[in-house]
Order: sequence, then structure tokens, then C-alpha cells
Amino acid sequence: MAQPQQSEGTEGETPPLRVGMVGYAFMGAAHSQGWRTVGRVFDLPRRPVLAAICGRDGAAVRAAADRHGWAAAETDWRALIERDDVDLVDICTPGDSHAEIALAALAAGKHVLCEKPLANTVEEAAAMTAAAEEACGRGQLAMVGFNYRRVPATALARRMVAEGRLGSLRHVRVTYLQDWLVDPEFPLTWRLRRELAGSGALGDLGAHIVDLAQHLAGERLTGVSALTETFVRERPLPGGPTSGPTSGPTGGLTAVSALGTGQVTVDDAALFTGRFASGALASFEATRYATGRKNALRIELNGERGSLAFDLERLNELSYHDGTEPGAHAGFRRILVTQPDHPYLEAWWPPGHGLGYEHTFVHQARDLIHAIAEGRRPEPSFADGLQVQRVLAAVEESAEKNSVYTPIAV
Ligand code: SOE
Repeated sequence: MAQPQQSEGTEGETPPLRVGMVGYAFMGAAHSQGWRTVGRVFDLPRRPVLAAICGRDGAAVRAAADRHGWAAAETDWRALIERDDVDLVDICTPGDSHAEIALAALAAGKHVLCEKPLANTVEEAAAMTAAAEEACGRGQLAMVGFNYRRVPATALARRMVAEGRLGSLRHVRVTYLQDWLVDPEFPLTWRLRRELAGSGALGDLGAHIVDLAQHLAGERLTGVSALTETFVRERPLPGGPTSGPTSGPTGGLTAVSALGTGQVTVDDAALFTGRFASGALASFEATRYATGRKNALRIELNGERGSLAFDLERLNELSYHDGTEPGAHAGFRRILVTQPDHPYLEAWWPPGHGLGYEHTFVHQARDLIHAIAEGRRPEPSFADGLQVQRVLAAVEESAEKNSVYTPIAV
């Protein structure tokens, strides 16, 4: 087993922050990278230690521990959260286990980081939020992992909106386009089964864009009108003798099974409009069928004094139009977000050297460590995750009623 990967961070007086992770697939790998790297880049009040990783398959989780630098491997998450060498539980599993693990980890006195969406239902998210509020009184803190808040360009956009550079907002327009389900032979994996994923593109991609839109706007949605659709309702079951490769969101090749087919029980795409408390209007699109779009999260905010636009496929750039500029020279300009005075950049490379997707998880780890060391609620909190869950529930309710405008429950 690997020696504990310890971010060689600044030795502070406080003890290291010992992390235990549940899950070792795509998000497990991304979070491991974040915990392993954060102390090498940022000065931290507490140094993270990769204490233990957990997964049901013993051989696979031991291999993941070696690959990602975890000191120990567990096959039962209940044993992991009882370990006295774990201070924080990082939940990187499908949504159907988020509530059970988070509630047990909070009850066991741990801090919690939970991947998005917070849960598969509003009820689960509400129970998690109540438990996190109570645990906060005991000095335990909890964060939900909406990592796209931590792209330097989106963090800069948030700063600019908060500074009033756009003035009152009129529009927020956001899409999250992928195309990994276009192939009808792609198998019926967990993301396509409601009992495991909670919903489809809506909870997976829609959760990101609802959170990011509300975060950048600095206000919450009050109601939505929605359409959802499932384009391919039956798919080959995964596993068993192969009948040809296909690729999934993690880029790996997934063999297509000869075990027969199963029903897709989630949405393939969601299209919805919304109204913010200020009266600003919003439009959202989340789909896994935008042929040719691989990970195209695009957001534009239009205010009375200017606009901002961001594209995850060009994540070191932010487009800004200053509406107060005189006519002849007015227009969108590209801000290359690679300067030391841009969010998070002070710790990385010399000016002009960009970052990538993986660095959002390093920033997430940094911000959580600081919140824990300072004893304050991290953002986004579980309450923020609950509110996103309420928006997703209103989207599904509206879609079931043929797009009837549906208020967001408070
Ligand atoms: C698949 O849609 C996925 O991996 C999401 O689950 C992630 O949250 C997103 O960041 C990338 O795409």
C-alpha cells in the first residue's frame, strides 16, 4: 500500500486534515488529484493527508489506493467513517448513497464533502442540510462539490457581478451540452437508472448550471417552466459478453453486452426557463445528445451596464462587454484569466500559463480546508445544494404538467 500522500503544505501549528474518500471512479480520481496537489500549490492552515479510500471491490479499491496515493483501502464505508484517523469524509459515489453516507459521517463527528447533486430527492437533501446545520454547532462543516464555481474565470465573473460591473441583471443564459449518449448502443449504466442517479441530464448537468447561474447572479430562482425528454428509452445492459465498444463520460470504452436490454428511467435532456427574485429571466439547457459538444458549459449574463460570457471548453477566458464604453470602440473583449490578481492564480504559474478542469478540484480542496480551519460554513453549503435540488424538483414537476410555470418551494 502506498505511503500516505501528504501535500507538502506549510507546516502549521494545527494538525493535518485526514481525508477518507468513498468512491474511486471519475470523481474519486478527480478529488484525489485535488487533495494530493493542493498543499504543493497553496499555503494551507492544515495539510491534507490521504488516509483511506473505500470501494466495494477490494482488488479495485486497493489498486486505486496505490494509483492515487491513499494510505489505506476499505471495502465498507461504515468502517471508513468510524476510523479515528479520518477527520473528513469525501463522498464520490452515485447520488443514491449520498444521504446515507453523509448522515452517518456527520453523526460520527466528521466534516463532509459531498459530490453534486447533493442528493437524489429534496427530502434526502433536506435531511442532510438539517444534519449539517446541527453538526455545524459542533464544529463540523459540510460542502457540496459544485466545482465550476472554482474555475478562475467564473470566480472572476462572480467578483465582477458583485462589484456591480453589469448593473441590474436582465438575462442569464446557460447551457451544458455533452454528446456521450448519442450512440443508442451505449449501455444502461447507473446514470441512466433513476433509482441510482435520481434523474438524468437534469441532475447531472442541470445541477451544475442551476448552481452556477444562481451563484454568478448572486440571487435565487423563484420559479421555472420546463420540458424534459428521453430520446432513447431502451439500451443494452452493461456487462456480459461484449458485442462492441462504445465510450462514456469518463472516456473509457464500455463494452456493450449481449445480456439483453433495459429501460432508461431518467431524462436525456432538460430545457427550462426561470425567473430570478429580481425579475431577471433565465434559460437553461442540459443534454447528453448535443452531437459534437463534449463538455460545453456556456453561460452569459446580460445586465443594464454590460455582459459576461464563459465557455468551459475555453476555460481560461472570460468575455466581457462594458456597456458604458463609447460606441465606436465598444464590443466584447477577451480577458485571459491567467494573471496573479485573478482568483486562485496567485499560487500557480507565472502570468499567461493557463489551468484546466482538474484544477477546479484543487481549488475546491483549498477553499474547504480554509473554511474548516476558520470554523466557518463552506460555500456551497448543503443548504445551497438543497435549494438546487428544489429547483430540479420544480423542473420535473413543471415538465410533468406540460411546462406549467412552477414556483420553487422555499
Ligand atoms: C458526466 O456528465 C460528468 O462527468 C458530470 O457527472 C460531471 O459533474 C461534470 O463535471 C462532467 O461530466
